Parts: sequence; structure tokens; C-alpha cells
Amino acid sequence: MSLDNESMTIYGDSISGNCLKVKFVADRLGLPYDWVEVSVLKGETRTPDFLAMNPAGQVPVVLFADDGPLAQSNAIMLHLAQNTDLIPDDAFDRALMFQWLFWEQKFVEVLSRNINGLMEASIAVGTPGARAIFQ
Ligand SMILES: N[C@@H](CCC(=O)N[C@@H](CS)C(=O)NCC(=O)O)C(=O)O
Repeated sequence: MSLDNESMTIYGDSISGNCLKVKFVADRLGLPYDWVEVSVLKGETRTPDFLAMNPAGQVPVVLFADDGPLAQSNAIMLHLAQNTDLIPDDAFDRALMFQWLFWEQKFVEVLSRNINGLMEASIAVGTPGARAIFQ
């Protein structure tokens, strides 16, 4: 199956690594898309319209014209990359790719979430300069 002819819209926040991962895969594959900027910091993932698309209230979400919405950056990337050179044909090489994807979600994402929490807490308690640094 090719995604070349299925129009898609990426709902993402351009300061989010998870969203940029999806964008970079689409760009690398030359897949056309519309980008809709959704600010996490402004709470735009919590509107009724957005929650109808992804009840988890998170970006990225890709809305496929034929199939509907798909969330989770790694699920989206794997879907976009099917039948392309980004996914190895060899089963073990493919498993090594999954190894990295699972590791990234478990460790890198959790680390970045903690940093985001620290950032939001710093702004909330009014740490001098926090807003200027983080926003
Ligand atoms: N495991 C998800 C994580 C998605 C995620 O944490 N998205 C963040 C931005 S990086 C978000 O939308 N946060 C808003 C919220 O949780 O309220 C993925 O890889 O897509």
C-alpha cells in the first residue's frame, strides 16, 4: 500500500520531539501533508475538537483522509514508512529498529517529560527567568 495518494494532516507542536519525528519521516519520504500547529503549552490539545480526534489529548496526531486519526509518534512513523527503505527487510535488522523505538519511548520520552514538568513547575512557581528561558 502506498500513502502517496492519501492526503494527510499532521497536528503537531513544532517544539515537540515526538511531532518533529513524524514530520522528519514524512519529509524524508517526500509525502505531502498539511501541518496544523497545536500548542501544548496553550492547552490546545484539550479542546473538545482535539479530544474527539485523540482522547489522550496529545500530539502528534495524523488525520488520514481515508482512514481517520492515528496517534503515537512511533505508530505513525511505522505506518508512514511501510514498504520503504526506512524499514529493513531483514527480520533481525527490523527487530533492531524496534529495539531503538521501544527504548526511545521508555527512556528518552520519559526524560523529556520530566524536563517539561520541571519547566512548567519553574514557570508556575515564578522561578526568576524561567519564563524567558522556557517560552
Ligand atoms: N507516546 C506519545 C507521547 C505524546 C506526547 O507526550 N505528546 C506531548 C507533546 S511531546 C503532548 O501532547 N502533551 C500534551 C499533554 O499531555 O497534555 C507519542 O510518542 O506520540
